[in-house]
Amino acid sequence: MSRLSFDIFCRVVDNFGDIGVCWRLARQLAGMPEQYAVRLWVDDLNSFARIEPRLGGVIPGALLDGVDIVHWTAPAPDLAPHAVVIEAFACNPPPPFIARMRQRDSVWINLEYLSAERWVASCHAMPSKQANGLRKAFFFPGFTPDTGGLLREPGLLSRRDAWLADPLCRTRLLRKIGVPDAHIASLGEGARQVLLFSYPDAPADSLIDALAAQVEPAVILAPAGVCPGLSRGQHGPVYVHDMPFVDQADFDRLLWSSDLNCVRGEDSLVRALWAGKPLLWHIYPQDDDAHMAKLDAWLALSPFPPSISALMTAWNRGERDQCRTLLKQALPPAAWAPWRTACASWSRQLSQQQDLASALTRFCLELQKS
Ligand code: TRH
Repeated sequence: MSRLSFDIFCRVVDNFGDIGVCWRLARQLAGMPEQYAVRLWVDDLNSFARIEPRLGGVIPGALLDGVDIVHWTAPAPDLAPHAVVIEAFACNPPPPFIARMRQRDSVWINLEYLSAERWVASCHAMPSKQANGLRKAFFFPGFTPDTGGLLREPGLLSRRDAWLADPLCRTRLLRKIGVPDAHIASLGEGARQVLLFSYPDAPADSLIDALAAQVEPAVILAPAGVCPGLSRGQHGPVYVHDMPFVDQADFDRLLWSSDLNCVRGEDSLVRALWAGKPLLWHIYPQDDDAHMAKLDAWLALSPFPPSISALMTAWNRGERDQCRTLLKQALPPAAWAPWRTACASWSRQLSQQQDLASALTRFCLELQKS
């Protein structure tokens, strides 16, 4: 049996989710006890550098966290394929590379987007017959054990809990992203911390109104360029802080330490689930409202009470008044406590499932034998 080694192809369509998922997967595979060789092909290094500042300092040919990063240019560098080639989100590896995969007899995985829809389980692991004889299969992430699972590094939840147990860790991180001392102090005294990573049309003003109506003040952390229509600074008792982009490790820590996480797309949703805190998901918009069916499928799996599902739907539909009303109901202690409990227990429950990278390596070993 050939030892596993991986090429991961990533084309940045827009935003940060494509590279966000691929970078996490690449690092996890490279960090496994087997020390698999991993090469990550990325077409847009500028987007990558926004979430991985160390990239700028990498000497060509050197590894970053054990991963060999290749700039996927056209024409593509002339490299010999690894045993497993993962194309993320049907990004089409270069044809000459595919021809070399045939010579090497690599197995070929199409890693798909995350969805909670029911059809995913029946398509997960499905072979895709190739005229050139290569063994190719679909691999679908998902929320249930009959899918490929979710990306989760070993010991993630314990590391989260250990980090949260030391309040100084949070203070240092807030300082690092430039939160003024007075607001750090107010967070220490019980102000609500909200991470706002949504698409531009999120009804963020209704969030501000609802937070302003609560007993405690709030600090919203808004990454640079996110929700550009929302002015930074003080809105009554709510302070909106314009934070710089941070690397994925610090992004996770901000999710862990926030009281409410407004996330979007794919990767930040999964990371917010691992944070186990109340979250508002802004799903990636698609033509013909296809994303709303995906949102409904996810809500059907969730343990959220109907009022939170209604809030999530209103948030995604941009229904400002409805959002304001539902948020005002969701934020006070009587509704907040069950929402928090539901999120914490869903996080624990999901973490019982096999993680995506482990499921993928097992699947590849089976495919190699076939
Ligand atoms: O950026 P996104 O909107 O990406 C989207 C989705 O993945 C969508 O499904 C896909 O079709 C589209 O891209 C092309 O949201 P997402 O998926 O949450 O990815 C954001 C990544 O950016 C995630 O890995 C976290 C990371 N990030 C940081 O590392 N640091 C930061 O400061 C911020 C704000 C984000």
